[in-house]
Amino acid sequence: MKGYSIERRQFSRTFDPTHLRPYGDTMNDGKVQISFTLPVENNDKAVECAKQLAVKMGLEQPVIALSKSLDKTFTFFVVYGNTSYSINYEDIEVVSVKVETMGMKETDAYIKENIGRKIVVVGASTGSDAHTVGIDAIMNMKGYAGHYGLERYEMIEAYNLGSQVENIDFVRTAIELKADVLLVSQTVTQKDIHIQNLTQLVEMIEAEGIREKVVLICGGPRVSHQLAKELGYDAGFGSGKFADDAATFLAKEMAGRLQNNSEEIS
Ligand code: B12
Repeated sequence: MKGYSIERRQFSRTFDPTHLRPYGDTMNDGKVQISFTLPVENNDKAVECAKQLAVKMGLEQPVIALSKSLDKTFTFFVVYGNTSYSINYEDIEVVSVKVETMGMKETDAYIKENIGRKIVVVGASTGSDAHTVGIDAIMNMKGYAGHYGLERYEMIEAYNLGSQVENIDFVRTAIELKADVLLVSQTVTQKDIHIQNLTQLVEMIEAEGIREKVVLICGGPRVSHQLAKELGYDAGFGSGKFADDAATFLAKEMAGRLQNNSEEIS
């Protein structure tokens, strides 16, 4: 019995990228915490139900850390347990933005040197989406989480149109303002509304004949660079990305296009 536990402990300390599991107390223990709500009254039966559901989700030895009544017929659960699944980390491939993020001053200097004028950026949370915090985080002068927004950049002329901006109005305003860059934020993803909305915008921009003239960027908690590329955008930024990331990308993308154009002319 003693030998078994020593062997197990040694095994559990080994980092194995081909069978990557969450880390809790020891390597590979698979500890995770999940939360969900069940539409039932908070009682012993509900707790047992949550436990069985956790087992069906692949959790071993689930512990109901919290069961809290939201009202008479809804209960919120926090469940702790070991996931039985692992991932081969070596097989994972991601499409990501391949530019090293610069700070605000560096980006301003880069734009001065490589573009020689202010970049006009128009942003909005489009369609029926009422969430403004994401686009504000990227654009507002005061910024978000210690990252100043684009309005604060000396070399960026930023227009934040707010939320629930219809695609048609967004495109019209972008044309009026002679936008170089369009920023679209999408938060609500129910029934893939964000996909439909983002697709419609690309189609409108193409129909107006301005797709090649603008750098098109989307973002939101469920937007990845990969998804953005699949939908016809130049880049996509999700959670954990800030104005610096977007500003660096748009500056470098514009500079790259300018260079390509001048090479084609000469
Ligand atoms: C605040 C909030 C609201 C507020 C919004 C206020 C406002 N002025 O924005 C109010 C109360 C209005 C609201 C309403 C609704 N909400 Co709401 N809301 C939230 C909440 C709590 C926080 C969202 C937020 O502000 N995050 C902070 C920002 C900074 O993060 P972010 O958006 O991810 O942005 C970052 C990145 O994604 C990225 N980014 C985002 N956009 C862009 C754009 C570009 C160009 C770039 C480069 C980067 C970028 O940069 C940001 C900084 O890192 C979330 C739950 C949660 N905890 O996330 C639900 C949530 C988003 N809401 C949700 C829902 C369902 C709704 C409603 C439909 C509810 C209802 N039934 O009425 C309505 C929406 C109505 C509508 N027509 O849109 C769901 C969405 C589910 C889904 N995936 O579809 C969530 C996830 C809650 C939930 N768990 O169910 N909501």
